[in-house]
Amino acid sequence: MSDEDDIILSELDDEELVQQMFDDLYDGLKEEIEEGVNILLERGWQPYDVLTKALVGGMTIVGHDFRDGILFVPEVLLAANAMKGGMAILKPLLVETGAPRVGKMVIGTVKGDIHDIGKNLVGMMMEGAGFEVVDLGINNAVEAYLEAMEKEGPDILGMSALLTTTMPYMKVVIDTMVEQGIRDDYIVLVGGAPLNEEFGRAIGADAYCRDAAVAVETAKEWVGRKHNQKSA
Ligand code: B1M
Repeated sequence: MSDEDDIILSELDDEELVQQMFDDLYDGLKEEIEEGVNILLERGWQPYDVLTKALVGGMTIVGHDFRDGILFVPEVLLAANAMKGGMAILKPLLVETGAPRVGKMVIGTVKGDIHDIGKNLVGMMMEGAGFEVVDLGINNAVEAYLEAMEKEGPDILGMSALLTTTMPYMKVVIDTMVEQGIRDDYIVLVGGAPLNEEFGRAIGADAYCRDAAVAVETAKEWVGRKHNQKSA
């Protein structure tokens, strides 16, 4: 029996529980993460706080140790799987706001990149804010984005990249949109840990979004602007 088995999550106070969830996420313990999420919700925590303080907080630690060569891909995959377990519980709560439909977004991670947690989080938060979200998944070539835009007619194209080697692909997509004369038909928002505002500007995106909350705010602002322009 490991030490983990001796810990009764519901007996920990909030701070201890969040610390324990950091450890459990680190160890890829999906069931424990799900239990922790449920306990925090039962204690009245807002779903968004559970997400950012317990899950994203824990994943940040994983990220540091991955960078420093302490954790390796298999362990990080387990951590990601545990995080997704927690996110699955939070998703309906974040989405069920009853907000009126405010716009539509197509979102996907760019070609060569399989990171999807951040993108999924953005999609969840956008749905929660009343956007219809079409998720193209990971590893999207320019053709996949173009096809989805034509088929779905979204207000927004969202692209995610987590690698310094894949983020330049966003420019390939935007340049192709320019070549095809459709760039200005869409609001283009980009995000992902290695990006910044300067990069967003340099590749011709409308805005860089630091996190999911900023993505929602930025999307609302730009869609509002677009509708005002149309009605002017
Ligand atoms: Co990867 N990985 N990984 N990885 N991984 C990073 C990104 C890395 C920074 C780790 C590190 O070294 N510290 C590093 C990149 C270094 C670099 O490019 N300079 C890295 C590497 C190197 C790799 C591999 C190459 C490792 C290898 O194979 N040797 C490999 C690449 C595979 C590939 O894509 N081709 C790889 C693989 C993996 C796993 C499969 C093991 C797993 C992914 C599982 C999955 O996603 N299903 C994984 C993970 C989990 C990570 C870290 C640890 C965590 C990423 C994450 O989920 N963060 C990551 C370290 C880190 O980022 N600190 C790392 C939590 C998430 C909520 O945040 O994704 O930033 P984030 O999303 C935020 C914002 O960025 C923003 O909002 C989100 C929510 O607030 N945002 C958007 C994101 N997308 C947006 C789109 C928008 C708007 C906002 O559109 C409008």
